[in-house]
This record gives sequence, C-alpha cells and structure tokens, in this order.
Amino acid sequence: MPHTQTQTQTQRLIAVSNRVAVGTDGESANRGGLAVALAAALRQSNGIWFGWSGEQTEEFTGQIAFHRADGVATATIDLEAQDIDEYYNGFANRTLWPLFHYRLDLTEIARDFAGGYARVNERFADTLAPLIAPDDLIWVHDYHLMPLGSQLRARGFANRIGFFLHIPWPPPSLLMSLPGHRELARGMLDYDVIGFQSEEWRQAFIDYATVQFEATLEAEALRLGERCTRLLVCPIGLDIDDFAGAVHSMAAKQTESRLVTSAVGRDMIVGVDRLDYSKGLQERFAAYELLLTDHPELREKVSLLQIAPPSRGDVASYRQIRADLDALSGHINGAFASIDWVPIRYVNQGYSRDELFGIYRAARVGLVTPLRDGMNLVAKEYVAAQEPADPGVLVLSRFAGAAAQLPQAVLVNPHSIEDIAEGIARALAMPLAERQERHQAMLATITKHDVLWWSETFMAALAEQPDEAPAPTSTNVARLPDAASARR
Ligand code: GDG
Repeated sequence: MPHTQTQTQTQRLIAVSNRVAVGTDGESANRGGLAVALAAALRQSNGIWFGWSGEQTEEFTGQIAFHRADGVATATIDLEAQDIDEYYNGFANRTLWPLFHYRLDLTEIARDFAGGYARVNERFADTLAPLIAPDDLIWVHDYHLMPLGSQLRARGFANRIGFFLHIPWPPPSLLMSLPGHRELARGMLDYDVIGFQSEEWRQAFIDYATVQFEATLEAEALRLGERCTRLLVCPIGLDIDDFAGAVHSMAAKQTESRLVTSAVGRDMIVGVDRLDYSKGLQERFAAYELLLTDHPELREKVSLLQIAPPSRGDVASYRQIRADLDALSGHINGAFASIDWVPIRYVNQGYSRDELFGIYRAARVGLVTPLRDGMNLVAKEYVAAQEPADPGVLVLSRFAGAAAQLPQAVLVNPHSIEDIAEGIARALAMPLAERQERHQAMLATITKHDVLWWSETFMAALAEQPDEAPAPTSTNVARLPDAASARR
C-alpha cells in the first residue's frame, strides 16, 4: 500500500489498551484481533503501547516496566487483585461486555465494579501522564478505558485524544439500564475522535448523545459546548500481507493436507471463535443438528470442525457456555455418528496462526454466526485464506460488523437455526462461478481496507486540527464498498 507523508508520521503515537499483548506468542491463541492489529499499527508509527501487563501485584505502585517486543516499545503496569476483580473481571467483562452485546440478561450491576473501573482508569491516567509530550497523539482502545480521555483532560492534557470502540455501541434504551450511563457516555465527548466499526454503532451513539446531552450533530461531529467530537466509521482490517503470507508456511500446508486427507469425500465446515456467548455457538450447533435432520443426504458427507479456545474462565457465564457446548456436541455426535464419521469435532484449544490458515483453506464453508459482534476478524481471515480458483463460501451473521463490508457472504440471522441451516445448505451447493465471484469481491474489500488502512484512517482524523476538518459531507463513513450490491 502506498504511503503518503502525513502529519501523523511526525507525531508520536501513544496507544493505550487494557492489555499489552505483543511478544506473548505463547498465548497467541487468546490474542484478540486488537492485539494483532495494533502491533502492526504501532510498528509503523514508532509509538509506545501502554497498558496492563496482565500481572498482579500486592499493592499498586504505578511503576512502569519498559520493553521492546516485535519492534514495538511497550510500557506496562501491574494491577492489584481487587483492581483485576472489579475492573477487569467485573465492570469490563460482567457489566459492559454483555450489555454492549445486547445481553441484558447476563449483565451484572454492582457498585464495587463501577468503583473499581473508575479507580483503574484514574490509575492509568496518573501513570501515563509523565510519558505524554505536548505533541503526542493519544489513541485509547475499547470499553475497558472509556473514561480515560476525561481523566487525562482533568489532568490538563490538551493533546489530540482519540478512542476506538472495538465492540458495538448499544441502542439507547439498553444503555440506559446501566446506572451511571450518563457519566460514562458524557466522558466520551472529551475525545476528539471516536472510531466505530460500523455505521450502526455510530448511529446508536448519536441517538443517545443527541437526546441525553442535547449535543448537536454538525456534519460529521457532535458538538457539546466548546467541545467537538468527530465520529468516524473505521472498520478494523487484517494485517493482510502477514496473514496471507502464511500460504507459504509448512505448518499451514501440513495442516491443510492433514484435514483434506482425513475428510476425503466430505465437505468440511469450520468455525473459529473465542469461547464466548456473543459468538452464537449454541445456536450454531443447533443449526447444524437441524441441517443433518432436514438433509439426510448430507449425513456422512459433511463435518463441522469448531475451534473454540476458552476465554475469561473466571466468569461464571463463560463456564456455563462451555458446559452447554460439551453437552450439545455430545448429543449431536451421539445421535448421528457412525463407525467412521464424527459429525462435530469440537476443540477447546488454540492453534498457531499458520495452522489456522491451513484449517480455513481446508474448509468448504466458513461459519461465522455471532449474535452481535463489533467486527469479527475470523470472517475476514477465512476469506483471505481461500484459494481464488476454488474458494469456499463464507456464511456470516447479519449482526456482525463485518456484514456491512462483506455483503457478498451468505448472510444469515444467527438467532434462527432454520436460517443458518439453510445458509449452510446453500453454501454447500453453490456453483464454482458464483463462489469465485463472491470471493473476488470480498477479497478486494479486505485487501483494500486492511489494518494499515484502518490505522492510517484513524490516525489521519486524530492528527487533523479542527480547522483542517474536511468540508461537511452527509455521512462520515470512511469510503467503503457500495452495500447496494448486497446479495443474500
Ligand atoms: C474484538 C471484537 C473485533 C481465535 N482462535 C485462535 C486465534 N484466534 C484469533 C482469530 C482472530 C481473533 O482471535 C478473534 O478476533 P475477532 O474479531 O473474531 O473477535 P474478538 O476477540 O471478540 O475481538 C471483534 C475485534 O475485537 C477487533 O476489533 O473484530 O468484534 O469482539 O484474529 O484468528 N488465533 C490463533 N489461534 C487460535 O486458536 N492464532
């Protein structure tokens, strides 16, 4: 991708996220999309990545550990046990994550959680403050750190500060069930730029802020008093060169040929997800059972490989989903398996990126059916791994941010097991020419809107002084493919 000389290259970037995950290859299975994407962006900008080390300390001291890993400078702090309980396992994972994924039923409201969240954000601001130079651009990531911008403003920082939300922003009526919702959302308007994964999440934020604060929408920004916050739709992409480079790796080739050999005469369907209730795994398994019930001709002709590395095992709802999936996969295999055919292989472990690439390539169908998802990088990875001459088909939830960018996938309602089953059947029967056409369009999108496009688009908006803002447009969606070409 060609790079133009922009102001962003003369300004240092400080990225801030909950965890700093470069250089932790041993845990690569649990490195989320953010970790992979942000490392690529930071290498470009010669910046610092600040966040929690993942380690626990007896008493918080604010001592910073500096390292350089994978070409990225990192600055990390350790947190106390109470911080981890209340801020991370509590407010982030048991309150905000379910609420922002429309799961009010799983949302836990506790005063201690909110207190711990505020405390840790203050601790982040206090420890980060001495590292900030007047010209630095500060880019805060995700729902763990929404109040950090306000905390830095309260300490007198006038730097350009941006925030990127990796998950959905919920509709106003859902957000309003959270005590303290006004303060949380009000703090967002202390950022200069807020990036969203899709227009839907951006609009939900506008709907809330214009009613609750009487903020006014001026072209592409929300104004409240003196402050103006630009709202940008800027979907995260893949580190496409790095990812597609796995095609040459021995591990990818071996994994692909192992799977192809073991599945002679059968089409493989693959799912790869962190074990999380937002990913719609129970519905997916139930849909696969329905497929085998309604299409007896597919029995012994297909198999589902579901890779689901465990995550957030400290939270009860995550232990529950694991128990549910163990039971469901056992039930389906019990009902349909034969002496030489296992309908579902459900694997609770992570694989290396290269092995994952080989797994995607061996699969005729990529099944990505989250109930809600900010973006979903697995959908893009599946497309990127396909052989253009004979590509597999992506079956994708309408409620993943990725659906807005990839309308050429077979889009399904992830709440309807009938719709998912029908989508899989359609994908399995799709003729080569149609598969090629859809794949080509999706590959073009994810190649063009890769992780460098994402970070450069966001950074350019962040570096832009308000008087340099572009002329008003009717929308602020960073140029995306025309969704009018959408097909089911
Ligand atoms: C959040 C938002 C948004 C999974 N298993 C293995 C493995 N993975 C990698 C995948 C992919 C990443 O983890 C998962 O990314 P997702 O985007 O699908 O989902 P979240 O973790 O929920 O991420 C999401 C994202 O932030 C970025 O903004 O897209 O909507 O929820 O890259 O490949 N990687 C390896 N082995 C595994 O077994 N190496």
